[in-house]
Amino acid sequence: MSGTIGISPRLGPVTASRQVIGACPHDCPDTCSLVTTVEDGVAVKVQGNPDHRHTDGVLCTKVSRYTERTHHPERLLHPMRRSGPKGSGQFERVSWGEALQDIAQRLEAIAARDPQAILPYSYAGTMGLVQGEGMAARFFNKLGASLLDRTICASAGGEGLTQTLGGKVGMKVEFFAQSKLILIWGSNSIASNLHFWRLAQEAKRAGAKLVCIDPRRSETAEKCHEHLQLRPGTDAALALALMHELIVNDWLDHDYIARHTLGWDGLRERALRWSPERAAAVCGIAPEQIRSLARDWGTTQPAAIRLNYGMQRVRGGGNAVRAIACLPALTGAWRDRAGGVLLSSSGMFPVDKAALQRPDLLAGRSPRTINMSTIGDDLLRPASAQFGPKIEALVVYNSNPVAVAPESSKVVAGFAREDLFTVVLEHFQTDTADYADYILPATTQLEHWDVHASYGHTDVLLNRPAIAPLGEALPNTQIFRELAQHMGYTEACFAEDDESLCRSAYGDKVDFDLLLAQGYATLAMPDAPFAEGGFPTPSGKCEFFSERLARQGQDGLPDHLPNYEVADATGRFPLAMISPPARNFLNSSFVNLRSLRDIEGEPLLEIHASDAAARGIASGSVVRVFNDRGEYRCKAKVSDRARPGVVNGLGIWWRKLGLDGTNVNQLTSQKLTDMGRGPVFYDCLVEVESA
Ligand SMILES: Nc1nc2c(c(=O)[nH]1)N[C@H]1C(S)=C(S)[C@@H](COP(=O)(O)OP(=O)(O)OC[C@H]3O[C@@H](n4cnc5c(=O)[nH]c(N)nc54)[C@H](O)[C@@H]3O)O[C@H]1N2
Ligand SMILES: Nc1nc2c(c(=O)[nH]1)N[C@H]1C(S)=C(S)[C@@H](COP(=O)(O)OP(=O)(O)OC[C@H]3O[C@@H](n4cnc5c(=O)[nH]c(N)nc54)[C@H](O)[C@@H]3O)O[C@H]1N2
Ligand code: SF4
Ligand SMILES: [Mo]
Repeated sequence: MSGTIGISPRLGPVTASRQVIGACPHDCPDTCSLVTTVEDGVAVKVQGNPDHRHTDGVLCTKVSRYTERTHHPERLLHPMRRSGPKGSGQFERVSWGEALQDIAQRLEAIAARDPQAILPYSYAGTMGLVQGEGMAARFFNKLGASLLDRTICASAGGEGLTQTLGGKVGMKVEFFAQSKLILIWGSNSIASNLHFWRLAQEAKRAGAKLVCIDPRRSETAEKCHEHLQLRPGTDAALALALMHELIVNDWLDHDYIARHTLGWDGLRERALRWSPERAAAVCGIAPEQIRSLARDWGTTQPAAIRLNYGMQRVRGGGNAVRAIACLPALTGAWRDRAGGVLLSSSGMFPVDKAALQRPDLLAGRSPRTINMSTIGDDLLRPASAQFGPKIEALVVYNSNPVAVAPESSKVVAGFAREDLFTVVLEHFQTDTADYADYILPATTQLEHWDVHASYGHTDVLLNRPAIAPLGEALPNTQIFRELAQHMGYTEACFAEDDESLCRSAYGDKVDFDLLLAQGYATLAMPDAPFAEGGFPTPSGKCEFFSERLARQGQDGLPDHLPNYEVADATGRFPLAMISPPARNFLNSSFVNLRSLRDIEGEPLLEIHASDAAARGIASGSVVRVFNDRGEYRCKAKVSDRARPGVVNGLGIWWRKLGLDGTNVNQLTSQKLTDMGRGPVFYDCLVEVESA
């Protein structure tokens, strides 16, 4: 075999093999362009596309091992039916025909009573628009199943940003390279946003100052010029005190404020109540650090904030994002293309969701919505007038809820229900797949078509299949197409093929021929989107005050909302626990890859020397981490990556690979954020003792 498909000339000549351009499907802001080398039908190498400027020929360690994941000996290659007790992980091989027929019959029987008793559960195992909610959404819309509120990651911050700026919009990432001051706020970029970190390094070499705001001394924090190691959930207090200093020192762009913002008088009054001393006491840092950061922000141009979702997984996460998103308008930072804030760029993509997902198939029905972040409670809820029918069937794809959803003991109890019918579409036998009645083998990104948006840059990417599906694996789309057929759905949209779905995702908004030719296409966008205001809010201004929030009975101005669980020395659970992602995993994906797991070692709890000494805990010893929701055993790592009073349990390990068959989510709660109904993974108190 020889040839090239969308070949990158800069990778050099290739013989007896071919190279296929694709897109990284993972839940990562970088959305890299991939070049897969295929020899004799086997993917032998995955590299970063050197022609795609955001990828720049570089991949993270995880995805450069992608062939290991795709050709893994434990890949699910055949449909499997449960053959042991629920959760035992025992399965027997069945044919596709048998599996699909039985699943369709079971779903039909439930739907005949009430289709809302069926719940799809999915997230971003693949970020692809087609293998994500393409054919799947059509299927569940036609069925009339419960809708899923997809809140588990970004909904608090997304809502905060939308209230303030009008959408998931912001700076173009490439211009961070030209900033003179960069605040990396709630993000471990080296681990989770590598290609942004490369731009920050470029800026640093050109003289920029980098400041990291994070309770953990992360890999990123230790490489920045300054690190504000605040307590979890105190970011809004810090932002308000920064405003206080901008006001009292008159480091304000009065013209920008007057012309392009709404609600300045109210915000000014509120910020003046947040002296650096008051905020410092809340944040657990020195007032001088706040004064110094305010001076930097008020007197450096261009100045930019790379905000990320790590800081919104607490009760006040939405408000914190609102407060931070006000900062660039106060100093007119938006005037420069290298100034402003970027949390997510996903709102800039003109995705035609209706064409992909076909909400018209609901035909006037409006099913109830279930929040994925409270799946534990909801699986255990009986039928009621308020809740509707008990959940009788779950169809899980692109997600591993048993490992990633909060308060695992409830989630596990829910999945273990004998009367729950569960179908899991997966690559591997995850913690969730262990509880399935049927496991259906899905293709990986190297085996199917897809098209992508990004939440970290503004290019559309196309993914071509590089190899044929392994074993009997099928793309998610094909599994739902065949299920639709078994259910007797005759609409033409259930016959649409994947390449055509890729085309429908953007319609005529993106040049599909260009995507076919080079694998990516850049959205046309102004370099400095808000230099002259023009925010996509109802007022067209940066809304310090949100009329919409006020109408919902909420505070129209951003404020600091203390965590639900605030440590005080007298409490039974004096330590705050955060559980941010590990560098070599992607949420719970890749945990089963030996070579990556070897780099991460084992589940660890980072604890500061003072907290460890007070409990007689030594590095490497097994500890019991517990609160009223449960307990979890792992090894302690005494480390100055943890600040006193805060422990870090890097996630997200597969439960079955942990010391006692649990992971950090055994301890997290199902409480929800102030906005967006999101989870509060990092608003969690625990105690730790030697086990
Ligand atoms: N390698 C790798 N990359 C990933 C992921 C992964 O699992 N592994 N996950 C992907 C996903 S799903 C997402 S949503 C993004 C997440 O992207 P980010 O939100 O950028 O995630 P992290 O880089 O882990 O950043 C979280 C950081 O926030 C800090 N933090 C925790 N609580 C607070 C707080 O209250 N205030 C502040 N200021 N900081 C806080 C943590 O210590 C951690 O260093 O990353 C994506 N990229
Ligand atoms: N304690 C704690 N918990 C957290 C977080 C945290 O920071 N701390 N982070 C939260 C965040 S930000 C997120 S986004 C969620 C992530 O939660 P999830 O979106 O569930 O992410 P993963 O754990 O990576 O699981 C994705 C699964 O999808 C599968 N998959 C991938 N591609 C395909 C495909 O094409 N077809 C099918 N059928 N399956 C596929 C993968 O094999 C994998 O098992 O976790 C949340 N949970
Ligand atoms: S996980 Fe992120 S950095 Fe790694 S290849 Fe995918 S998009 Fe790029
Ligand atoms: Mo996420």
